Amino acid sequence: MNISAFAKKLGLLIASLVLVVGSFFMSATSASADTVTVKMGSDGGQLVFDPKVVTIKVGDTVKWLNNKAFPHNIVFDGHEELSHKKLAQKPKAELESTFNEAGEFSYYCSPHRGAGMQGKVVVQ
Ligand SMILES: [Cu+2]
Repeated sequence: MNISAFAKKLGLLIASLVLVVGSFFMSATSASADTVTVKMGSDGGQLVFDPKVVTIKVGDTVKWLNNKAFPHNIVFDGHEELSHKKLAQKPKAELESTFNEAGEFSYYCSPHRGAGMQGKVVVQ
């Protein structure tokens, strides 16, 4: 085998290695993204998000489950992309937002804001 054929083979080997390693990391990243569930309305029927504060990682998803005392909605002031302003009317309806940046994101339920129905998502 001359040098250039060897270099070509080596190049191919490296290219496929990069592909394999790259796809491994991509699948590892998506596999580690979690979904955390927050109940809208406690089991006891209180106008709260349960749990009120959740801590997640960048890329994780929060799923809000219509539990009790609905309708509810999710409003993040200044973050339309995270909000679900349309009222969830049906029992067990689910709303989801994925958080792709770190920070603290406070939200509330607009019909129950006065009753203190608010929560926070801490993204680390
Ligand atoms: Cu509400």
